[in-house]
Amino acid sequence: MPKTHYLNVKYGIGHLVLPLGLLLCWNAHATLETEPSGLEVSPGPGQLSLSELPFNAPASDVLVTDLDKDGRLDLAFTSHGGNFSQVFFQRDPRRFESGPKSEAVGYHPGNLLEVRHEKGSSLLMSAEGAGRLYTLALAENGELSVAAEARVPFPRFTASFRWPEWGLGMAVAPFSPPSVMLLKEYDPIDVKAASRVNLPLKGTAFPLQSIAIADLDGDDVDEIILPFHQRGMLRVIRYPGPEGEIKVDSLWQTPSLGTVKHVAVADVNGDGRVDLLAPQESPKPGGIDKAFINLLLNKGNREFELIELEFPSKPRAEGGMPGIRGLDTAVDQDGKRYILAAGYDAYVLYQLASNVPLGSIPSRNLPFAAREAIFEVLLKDVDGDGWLDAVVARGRDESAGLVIYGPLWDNFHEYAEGEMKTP
Ligand SMILES: [Ca+2]
Ligand SMILES: [Ca+2]
Ligand SMILES: [Ca+2]
Ligand SMILES: [Ca+2]
Repeated sequence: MPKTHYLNVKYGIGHLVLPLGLLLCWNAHATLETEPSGLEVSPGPGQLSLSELPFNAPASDVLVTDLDKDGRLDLAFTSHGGNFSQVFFQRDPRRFESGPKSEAVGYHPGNLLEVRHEKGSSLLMSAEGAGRLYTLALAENGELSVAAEARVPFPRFTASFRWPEWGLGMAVAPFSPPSVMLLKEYDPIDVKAASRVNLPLKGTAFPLQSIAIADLDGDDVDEIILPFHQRGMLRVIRYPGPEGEIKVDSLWQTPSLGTVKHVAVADVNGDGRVDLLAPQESPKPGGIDKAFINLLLNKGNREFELIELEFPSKPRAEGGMPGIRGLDTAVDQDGKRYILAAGYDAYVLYQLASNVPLGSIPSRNLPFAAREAIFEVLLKDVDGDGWLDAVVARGRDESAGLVIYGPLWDNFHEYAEGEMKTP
């Protein structure tokens, strides 16, 4: 079984000003929380409620799922540059135990994806350097190992989709050249596909940074959405029918989106139609010193209305770096939808309520202690208390994994009042 016991760390702002006294507090916490009892210490006033996970390489990807099937969510981080994945098993709420590093994912691994199919569910790793789509299994010691492998050229990002007669459809974006490959009836156990379609991407010199899947027209058939990072364009692949030609069409054509590498999918205004959230990684070309979340409201008939949600960031002149590194959205147990976006120096949480116009929705900030490159944020109820928590993959060399516990809207307010920052 995995050896390293870990830990749920609470941070107090007081650590910074009263090192000796709080060092003792810190040790007391650490001792308590590494006990196998999983004893949970509630944060007192002036403390951040979070877990830092000792994933010791820049984390480019995180998957949240119950890997060992014990009923509690676990976290699997992957480092593209560090060439490994590692699972953190949640033994009790907020108490994690680190599994061994899995170097079987090879050189420059991409994203780890969980897919459901007729034989069950599988973990798929885009093993870019190995030129394989690996089906991973969890070994007895908590390590992710390769159970089966399919030859696919330089896979970097994958997503699964549903098309009639396609079984498990897989969209695979390679590191190079700019293209996307669709696998029909992919079987992750026997690692075979009924057919493969390779689609070169025109109009971009850059490979895809992500693939989003959404049923935009509500016909139970997925659309495959491709953000063209530098060009402020979204492309789409629609199901062409049983005999039709599969092609890449334009979905949103103007450069007004700015640099967008990632799209989140949700019915943001609650009208039953799926909308798109495209965060600007940096301000649009020639634009002001500000980044926006592009909310593309789905009006039906393949039309969208663009609403720009301002992302509060410090201007460059004041030492800031405008831009959004990661974004996720979900509905919390208070019935309200939240959007969590990470910039270079703060997390920003937006609260959407039905009586507030989309152009003026309230937001709350939680700053970082130091400027940082975030690779991914996810909203999930990790500890199972019903409230969404924020899971973060950070680009640092040590403790790159982070969970900030909810209720996030209230906690962000308290943290702001206490002028607290995340480590
Ligand atoms: Ca588990
Ligand atoms: Ca559709
Ligand atoms: Ca909608
Ligand atoms: Ca929670």
